[in-house]
Amino acid sequence: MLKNLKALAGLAGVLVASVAAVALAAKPEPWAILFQKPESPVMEQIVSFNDYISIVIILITLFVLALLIIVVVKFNEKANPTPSKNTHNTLLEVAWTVIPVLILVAIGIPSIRILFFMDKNPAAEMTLKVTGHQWYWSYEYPDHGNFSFDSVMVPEADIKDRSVRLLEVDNRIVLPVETDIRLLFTSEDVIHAWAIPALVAKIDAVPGRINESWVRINRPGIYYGQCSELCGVNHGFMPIAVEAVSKEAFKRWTDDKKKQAAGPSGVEVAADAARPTTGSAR
Ligand SMILES: [Cu+2]
Repeated sequence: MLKNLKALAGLAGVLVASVAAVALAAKPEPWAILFQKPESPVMEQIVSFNDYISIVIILITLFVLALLIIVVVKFNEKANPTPSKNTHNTLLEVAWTVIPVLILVAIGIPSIRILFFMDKNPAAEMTLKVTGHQWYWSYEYPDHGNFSFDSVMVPEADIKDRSVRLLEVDNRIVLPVETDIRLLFTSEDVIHAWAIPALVAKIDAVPGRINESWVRINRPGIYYGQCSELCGVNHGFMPIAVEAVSKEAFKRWTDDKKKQAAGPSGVEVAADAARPTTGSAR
């Protein structure tokens, strides 16, 4: 059993190393219990807020545990046979009301600040519109010729090397790094939620309305995410894959997409496909 586990861990290590050598791939790792490494300003703030709140939780828990231990040791029947008859202590009552209020304020202020920070970016340089469907995503690029495409999970049987099972899609979203990108979310049928652990917090995609957020991707790589709202029988099979590339590679990719969308004849499309491409844009 231990041997198997060790072999598995070794294999996982090799796989991770081979992927890391090619490019950053933000995806679930075996035995991970913490956040994925954040690669956008919003997720950086959310992760540090989580660290801060964890400290508050740990301190409160230790304090309550200490009180319980004191009560058990000092005030049990043997140690304290004649209990005190006190029923009120004004100072103590004010303290145990005011201190928790102060703690909540200390948590609430940074929390609300992050909510506003992730809600809108007035300096956004481009827009990506995300639409949820049962059970796949579609994407529109209104600032780059308004082309659109569907992004459907690659079935397990068709997974090629280095792709991630249940997280790989046929058409990845390509986005430029170091660019403020406005994200608009809506849905065609039921509520879905767009979530990429390393980049974007869960944002609901609601039929009949548009939700907004934004992302700025720190460095090139492949970022995996999933639908995070129970949306039906194939909820677990509508993953998200973002390929973050340089601004130049992104421009080449959008130019190609525009040409494909505009090209009415098959000849043009075929010529486009035959042209050698450089960089990781696809
Ligand atoms: Cu969904």
